[in-house]
Amino acid sequence: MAEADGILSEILKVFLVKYGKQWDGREALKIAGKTPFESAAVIVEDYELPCATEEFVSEITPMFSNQWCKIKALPGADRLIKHLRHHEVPMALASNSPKENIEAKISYHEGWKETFSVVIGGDEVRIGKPSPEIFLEAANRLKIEPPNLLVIEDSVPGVTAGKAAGMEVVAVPSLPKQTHLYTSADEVINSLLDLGPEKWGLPPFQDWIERTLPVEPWHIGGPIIKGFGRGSKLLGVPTANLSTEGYSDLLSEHPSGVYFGWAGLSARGVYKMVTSIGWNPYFDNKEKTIEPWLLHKFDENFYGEELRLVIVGYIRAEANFPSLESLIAKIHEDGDVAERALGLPLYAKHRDDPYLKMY
Ligand code: RBF
Ligand code: MG
Repeated sequence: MAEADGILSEILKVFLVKYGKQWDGREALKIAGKTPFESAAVIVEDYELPCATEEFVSEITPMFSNQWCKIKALPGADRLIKHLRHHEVPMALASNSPKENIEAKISYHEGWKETFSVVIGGDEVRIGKPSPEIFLEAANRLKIEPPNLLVIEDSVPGVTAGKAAGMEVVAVPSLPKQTHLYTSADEVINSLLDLGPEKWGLPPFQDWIERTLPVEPWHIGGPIIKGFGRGSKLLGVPTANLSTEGYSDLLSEHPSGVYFGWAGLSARGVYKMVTSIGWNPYFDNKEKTIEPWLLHKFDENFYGEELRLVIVGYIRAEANFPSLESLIAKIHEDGDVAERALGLPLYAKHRDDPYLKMY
């Protein structure tokens, strides 16, 4: 439930220079879910390194140990863990990483260690994922039958392992746009925000308010740029596309989806706003974008003006739609949900956020 890929990329970037090679990130997908030794074997082979896999592992391992503290929890992970713990749902953590590393990683997250009654590392089983062994051992230690267990996995080998163990599996792919690789999962969700525990016989979340989920407010802003020209003409939804330049890290920290909040528009004022963040599956965009729709009737265009947003809540995951009409209908429904929610004191108070005031 933590995002380790960034750390791996950082380390390999530095490490491969020593061998006169350049990390290009291509291997990230191949490595996901593999044991450290298997991952190392992939790198040694793909980059034709003049060393044995064992040697590579022993050189690179120390570089990781002081990085664990930098791994951020996935969005929604802390919420999910606290929710399940509150309801006394037994939980196990089963990872291909060595147990020592798992324990080091979770030690940086308040309350996580106490939550998992079972922690199994790849070094405690004969073969790691995609073999079902690690999940079967978890079931054994939890004293729960496999069909009564739900696995939450981010990697393809992990999904394979969970299904082979006879468990239900929800996949939360760690890399975007990889849904098609996870076909054996019972459900593929975009982020942990989209998990519906009740679908799996678990207690439902109780923090949704009028079809919205409050998020820790965050800010993004910049000049309004031209979008794809689709908003007004095609959809009747004039979105004020923001330049994502300089914001790619901020955007990648937040799951794609439909959010809402308040928008400050240059010296004009502060308006209700609903926005999509993501790849617009219907149009299959290549860049992660943010496309706020200000819920106010403007007669003029405002390209080039400064737009500042405070994002306060989440509505839903981005979806694909069978027709343009159904996409448009859904966007208008999002607008209604946001319009109403922003009237609630919990969200309304952020209208006064000083970041939005440009006059
Ligand atoms: N595009 C999608 O492909 N799927 C969506 O679920 C989706 N939801 C949206 C919700 C809102 C509130 C807004 C403003 C846009 C949404 N879009 C979605 C993006 C829409 O496709 C985009 O605004 C047009 O592509 C215009 O550039
Ligand atoms: Mg994993």
